[in-house]
Amino acid sequence: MQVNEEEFFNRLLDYRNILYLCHRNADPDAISSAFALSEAIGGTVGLVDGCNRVASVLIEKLGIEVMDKPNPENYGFVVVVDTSTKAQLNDIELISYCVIDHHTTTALTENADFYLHRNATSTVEIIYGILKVMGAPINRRVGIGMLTGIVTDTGHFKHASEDTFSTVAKIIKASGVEYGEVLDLMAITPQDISMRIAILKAASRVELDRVQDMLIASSHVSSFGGSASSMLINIGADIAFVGTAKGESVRISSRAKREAVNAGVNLGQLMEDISNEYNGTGGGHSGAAGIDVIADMEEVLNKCKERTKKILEASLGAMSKDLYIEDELEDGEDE
Ligand SMILES: [Mn+2]
Repeated sequence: MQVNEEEFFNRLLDYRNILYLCHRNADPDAISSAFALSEAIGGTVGLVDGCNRVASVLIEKLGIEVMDKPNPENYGFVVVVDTSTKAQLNDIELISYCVIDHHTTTALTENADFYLHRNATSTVEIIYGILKVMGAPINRRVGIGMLTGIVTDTGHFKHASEDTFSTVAKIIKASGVEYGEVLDLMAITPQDISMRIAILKAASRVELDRVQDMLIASSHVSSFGGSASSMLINIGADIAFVGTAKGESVRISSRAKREAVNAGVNLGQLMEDISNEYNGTGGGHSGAAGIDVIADMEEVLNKCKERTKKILEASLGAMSKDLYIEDELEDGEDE
């Protein structure tokens, strides 16, 4: 059952010893959402399976206490934050839980006691709504965490909306944190050597497909698929798919530029559709999504590519014709 901010907070007051559970490889949005709730309501921040680089810097610099791989049975209630699928929780069993999330796919809400889902650019922004309803103060540590969560989840505001900026301004005002402090914190984040190797390998193995002026890049690495996929976008791809084979199973991380999303590419939907064909899990956002299935990596990567090509061919086919005529007029070329 979907509840609003006030109801969400009121329900949490009924529980003692709450565990705020972050998805595997937790990011700043997940950590900071869990941290903000634990500061306001009380409870423990839990990591299902580690966290990413920026999140670990946040934990260290803000002195956030986290419980690694907590056993949900030891807690009175579980609040799953910033997570939309069971796979993101490594399929751990949860008897009684609620969800607070902003992803487009919402598989985890099905069995939840209650949930708060909003189409925000980060979970932190939904948390802000709860703190506001509670009249809870936002201290500097929580403020820095929340702002970092928004900056990273919006790709440094690339996917930000009017609401994102509005909430950022309110968090800055309430916490007294300067935006520069957030940038400084992210700048000190060290680049892992194994990540740099993975990213360079992904670039060297890339395969390209072209539909009009859209480039689809695909590659594979043994880890850091998400970072590699973002990197392929940064160096010129419009859509990127990066596969990681792990024994029998394969994970694909995908990213798309705004232009590709506007042309009809919805990676969250694509990943959900393909994962269903393999009885796996998949989903995410229109511009960033992932899949976990038991299958041949090459086969799944090909499916991702071919479906994306079809979508682009269908939507760009008509558009490109008009552009072509315009080009001709401009250049004054003969037929
Ligand atoms: Mn998020």
